[in-house]
Amino acid sequence: MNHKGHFMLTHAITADPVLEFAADVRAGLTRSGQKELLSKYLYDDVGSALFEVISVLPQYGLTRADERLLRRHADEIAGHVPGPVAVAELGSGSGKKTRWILKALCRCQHISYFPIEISPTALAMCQRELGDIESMSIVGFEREYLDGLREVAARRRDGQSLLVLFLGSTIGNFDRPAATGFLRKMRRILRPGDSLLLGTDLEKPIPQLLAAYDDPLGVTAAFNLNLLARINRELDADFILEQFEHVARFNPEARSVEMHLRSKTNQSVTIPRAGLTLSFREAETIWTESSHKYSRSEPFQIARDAGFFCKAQWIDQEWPFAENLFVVE
Ligand code: AVJ
Repeated sequence: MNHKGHFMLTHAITADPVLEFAADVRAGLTRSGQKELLSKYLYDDVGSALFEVISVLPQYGLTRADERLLRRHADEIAGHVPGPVAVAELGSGSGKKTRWILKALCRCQHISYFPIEISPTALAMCQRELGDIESMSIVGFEREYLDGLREVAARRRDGQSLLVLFLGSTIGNFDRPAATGFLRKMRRILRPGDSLLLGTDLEKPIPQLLAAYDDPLGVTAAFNLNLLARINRELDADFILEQFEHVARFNPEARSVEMHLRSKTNQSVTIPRAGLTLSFREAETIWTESSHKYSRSEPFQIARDAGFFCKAQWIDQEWPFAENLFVVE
């Protein structure tokens, strides 16, 4: 039954994704003070494709560091996770860097791999990319992270442990308290013997960070501006993209790189499907994403705060980045 080419996909169950998008856009753009959009909305088909390009830019070393660590240490990581195991990956993206760890786990057992993704296109890419791995079955879940994880946990067999992959420093999109809160919720879904492999981008010189989030080709700018284009496409809005510019700045208190979209002039915009007309002052920004950066020791503390134990850590020297293995004791 579980031969290569055996895929399944569990589709979204949300009432109406466009209504949800409209409500979130409305809430974020009408708040007093800093206007804000949720970073998860950067990843529609265009945004996901642009992120794939970002991940191969010379200035953005994060994805390559993640991939190097997973490739170099796959056997050792797999050695920490005795079978039988089911693997759940949160935000699998294209799934390219996951191959090494899955292959290492497959060497001694048959495994089930459950990518959990809100983007159906990314899920399809991931299944194409990894569908050739023998003795592995793939079942994709088009779900929010914790909803998907709950479903995967409910499907596990007796005696099967769960390995959760949360790679690429996606955790960095949460601010520090929210990251711990999220991991605590995850911990409640897990059981003793389960584990979490967490990728965290580490602190590095500010100019290097700013270059990574404001590349000279303008791919990151396009990635950011696509959020306005998406609002135009899906909510019939009339954002003039030329009237906004991409900004990356380092926030030293939060230790994060923030992406903003800055209005070049005083202007007003209508978003019919969100029932919204709003005005922007010149230089006013919409905050679209934060990428938090961590010290080497921080994951050990985060693990404890969330009810895990950080059992091992692997660090890339070329682009400081850490894979952290959290276990539930
Ligand atoms: C995929 C969330 C890890 O924060 O570095 C890349 C997204 N944003 N360039 C990151 C991103 C701008 C990326 N993550």
